[in-house]
Amino acid sequence: MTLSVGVLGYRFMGKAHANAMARLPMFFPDAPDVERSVLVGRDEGALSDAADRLGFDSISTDWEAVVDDVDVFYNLGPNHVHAEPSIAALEAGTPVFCEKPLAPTLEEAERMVEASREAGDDVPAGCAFNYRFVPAIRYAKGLLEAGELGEVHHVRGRYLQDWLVDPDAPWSWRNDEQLAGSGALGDLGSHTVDLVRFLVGSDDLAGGIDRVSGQLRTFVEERPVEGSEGSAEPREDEDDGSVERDERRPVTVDDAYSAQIAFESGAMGTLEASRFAAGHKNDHAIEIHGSEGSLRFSLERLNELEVLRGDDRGYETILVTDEDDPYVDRWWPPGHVLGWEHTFVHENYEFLRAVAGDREDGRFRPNFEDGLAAQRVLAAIEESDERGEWVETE
Ligand code: SOE
Repeated sequence: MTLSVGVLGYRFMGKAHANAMARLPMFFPDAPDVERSVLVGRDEGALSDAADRLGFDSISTDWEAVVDDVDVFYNLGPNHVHAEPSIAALEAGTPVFCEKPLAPTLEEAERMVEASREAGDDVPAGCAFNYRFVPAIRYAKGLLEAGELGEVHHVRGRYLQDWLVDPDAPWSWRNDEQLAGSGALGDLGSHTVDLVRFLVGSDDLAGGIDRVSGQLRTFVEERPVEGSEGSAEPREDEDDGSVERDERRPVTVDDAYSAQIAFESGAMGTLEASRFAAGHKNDHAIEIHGSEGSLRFSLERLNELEVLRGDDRGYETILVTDEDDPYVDRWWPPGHVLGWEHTFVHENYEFLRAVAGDREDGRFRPNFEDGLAAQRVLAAIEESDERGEWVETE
């Protein structure tokens, strides 16, 4: 059986997932066959270029027709287009793989989960939290599940980037509340909350996180529109009418957040993300301390996991590049490190197997319920910032 895939979105995430699908037959020959059937967007010219580059058979500017027509729908557009096309696809019985955060608002995320419940378990609805598919993270989960760290006391997660530290860095949809929902909180924090839930959380509504105390900050209140005079890259041509010469738009989301979290289990944690952390490009790190040991992981060294056991005096660096480490045998001989893009191949493999009914457990995780659970924690952090006090997650 060949699954025809329709993909909405052709920029960063479109490229990451198209690359993953292209790699599957070479490295994961047991994955279902997929046809990159149709690429969906608004601008026909840009779509055609992208479709040629990314290996799609056709293009469409009409997602409503596409979600009915394909075997699988990937929603990789900006956050504000996550809900309606995904819900329409699920109503048509088409499995959906949607980028994170699941939606800009809790209300939309709830509607998406409702649609996925109504579609039933035979119609997978995945939320693309790719960091669950880093081999070292899977290894860490194995240690935690085997109880090797004992009772967890502390969890520390941070996701630091610096692409907005320049006040003249251009405005984008990611700076707008209507289009993105939130800023660093949703874009980066959703990844961290999902990893925390995956590693030490439970399956209940907010993943074992009971209460939060958060703060959000916006350091630069408005930004130049790309190509306008004040922007980092002013346009050179004369006025073509598309951008006002001095156009600036307000930043209506957070540039950074931090939070304290309290787990039902009694464990405590801190979370943080920023787009203003000069010197940090894509620095996602997590640390866990338990009664029997500790571990730490950093995306900047994603082939490694640092583990401290018992009364050892120092961390041991485990290279998670052995043939019996998760997914590693599918690639290269031991020690031939993997990168960021491989996480997308792994998640596409697992998701598409669920679509084809090839998974023993029948379910793909992270699913829409996981997306919503992360969102509940993020919404509570936002509310806590507004109210200036601790907030219960449920
Ligand atoms: C933001 O800069 C971003 O691209 C996120 O949207 C991704 O989810 C993250 O993996 C990398 O950073």
